[in-house]
Amino acid sequence: MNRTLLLKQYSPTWLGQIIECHPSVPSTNDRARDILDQLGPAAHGAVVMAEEQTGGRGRHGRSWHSPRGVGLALSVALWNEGPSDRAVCLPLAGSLAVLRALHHSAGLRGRLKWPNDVLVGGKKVSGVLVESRVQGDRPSGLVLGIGVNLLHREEDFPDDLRSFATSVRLAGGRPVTEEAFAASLLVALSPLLEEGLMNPAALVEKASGTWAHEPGDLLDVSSGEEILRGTFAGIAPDGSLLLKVDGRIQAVHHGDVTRVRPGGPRAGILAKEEKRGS
Ligand code: BT5
Repeated sequence: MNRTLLLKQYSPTWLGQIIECHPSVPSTNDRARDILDQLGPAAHGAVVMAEEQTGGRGRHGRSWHSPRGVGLALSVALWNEGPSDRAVCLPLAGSLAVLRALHHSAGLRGRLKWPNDVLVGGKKVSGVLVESRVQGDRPSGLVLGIGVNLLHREEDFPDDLRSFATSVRLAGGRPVTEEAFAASLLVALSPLLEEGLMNPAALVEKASGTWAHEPGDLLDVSSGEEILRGTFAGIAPDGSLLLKVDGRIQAVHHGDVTRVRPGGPRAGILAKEEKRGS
């Protein structure tokens, strides 16, 4: 990752007054948190990138696979003394920015999988992790971390990821350098973050039409040990998943969509396509 090349393609706004590019770090989120610790409010908008993460992480203690030179690991430090519900919009700002960057820099159309995955061709190309920093009992900063698979070939993924992970290269996107993708991502992210921190519902509105789920799809949503099964009924203005369970709409605030079976009009179309293919 070459900072000079990046700065030829991205003119920093409030986002990127500090940009660090590292060959290898345990996690760019940790480094962004260190910058918040060191600089306080002056850290707002600092960007940390790395060619490799040795301890990249996902949500709930899961890991994020970030081998050297094939993907982008990027974190943004945000100073935030306001209500912690501001964090709600951040994953969506991140994943929407990835969708835009995929389209702009690689010509790929992605879809969002609730709550924070970006899929291309039904496989995961990017994940977003938001962590908050608390000092005493006060929230005093947020870190938005984004991982994107760019140049991976099949063999660059460990066996257990191969069947559901993809990269820009594997999905047939235009070849894109880390710098060019990072520039597109930051260009998209800067206004989305500004808007989302003021008005999270505006981001939900912007995301409509980009979800991988369609009304009537049957979803399994796991949260800890529990699995909730229902049909997709949309995304609420606060970003929660609306699930119709036994005829009643429930808002799901945390969890993972673990299984999707198409329902509604799409199920009929898919069944016909399957029949034609067989
Ligand atoms: C995520 O968590 O998808 C959030 C990933 C965030 C990574 C970024 S990179 C920059 C910053 N620094 C960090 O340390 N993290 C952030 P989650 O929804 O919990 O998904 C994690 C799951 O995705 C894993 O358990 C694997 O199944 C899968 N996975 C891991 N690495 C992957 C990869 N490279 N591509 C696709 N799927 C992956």
